[in-house]
Amino acid sequence: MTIDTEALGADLLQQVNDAAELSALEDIRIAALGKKGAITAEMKKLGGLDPEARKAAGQALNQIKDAVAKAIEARKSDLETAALDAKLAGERIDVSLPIRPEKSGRLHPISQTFDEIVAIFGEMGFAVAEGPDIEDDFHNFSALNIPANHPARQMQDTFYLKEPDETGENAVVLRTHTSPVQVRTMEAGNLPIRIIAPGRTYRSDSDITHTPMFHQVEGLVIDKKTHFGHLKGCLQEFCSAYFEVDDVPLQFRPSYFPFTEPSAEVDIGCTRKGGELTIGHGDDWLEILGCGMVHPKVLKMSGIDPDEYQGFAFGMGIERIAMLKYGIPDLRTFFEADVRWLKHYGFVPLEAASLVRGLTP
Ligand code: 2U9
Repeated sequence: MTIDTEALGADLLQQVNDAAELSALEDIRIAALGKKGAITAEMKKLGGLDPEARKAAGQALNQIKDAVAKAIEARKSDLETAALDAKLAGERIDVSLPIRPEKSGRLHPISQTFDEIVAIFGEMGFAVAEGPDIEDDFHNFSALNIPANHPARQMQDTFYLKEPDETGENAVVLRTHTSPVQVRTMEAGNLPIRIIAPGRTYRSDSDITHTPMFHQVEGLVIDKKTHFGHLKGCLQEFCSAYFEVDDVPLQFRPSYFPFTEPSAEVDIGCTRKGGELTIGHGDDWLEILGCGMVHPKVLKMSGIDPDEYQGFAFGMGIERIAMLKYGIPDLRTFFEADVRWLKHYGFVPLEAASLVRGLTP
């Protein structure tokens, strides 16, 4: 018995190269190399040959087997590339098509303000940090020097997902501020730190000026010689850029927060005439944010040596500064999902905020 290995090999390779689809290629693979395949069948016949012929035919069959397997892999790769190209071509969208203004949606003022804040602090070298909305007691309270009897911890202020156990610990909460993001960043230990943490926050409070969910942006800078002057310069720069007013007057009033020492609340100069508010030099002040030097205890609790490092932090409500800039009178309307409101106060998408292009469309 002789085996025409050459003809078998040539025929299989031809079939592989002719395969127009992946499924056809798989059929060929099974028909050639599978348990009941042509090459396998020829291999089974080797036992009936005399030793010399068996050796020669065995080698020849192995060569064919390898060549066919290789050819199948190569063809498979070609067909997959072609299939992907065809899929991408089919899904192509013409990004140069003009939008249809009557159909376009609007960016929510929170998203717009968010983008503006990120653009301004981004330009100053801040990175954006994020963290979970569901936090543990340590990152939301203890690490920030907020003691067990502090009013912020009370049930009426905080949404508890799991109440503290008998030791008074291990509570799980919806974060009441974005500060735990800074705690986590400090714990990670990559110093110096220059971040902002924008995001959703939750407090069990609902009236004309409070909603149970609102947005905050907090900032944190930690380095060896960071001081209050840097904090003032940074906030001055932010306020001028955000309100698009050169030389915006700021007033730092002493205040108290458990996580900063010294602490201050910051007012921005304004005038109010006929119910209209104008930011800039004027006869009135408006509170817009809180800030301070990070408390040494807070640094220590996150593993940073307060004898070597120091820094500042600040925090503000995004809804509040959006209302001030865009003249939105009622906080609660932010969350009513009313398209007429969004049409009025919303922003045209695809015009991202940047300091080069301008913050506001
Ligand atoms: C760490 C250390 C310090 C963040 C700060 C404020 C002051 C503040 C309020 C503004 C209005 C919250 O939205 S609001 O109600 N925030 O006044 N926040 S300093 O200080 C930190 C944060 C994290 C580790």
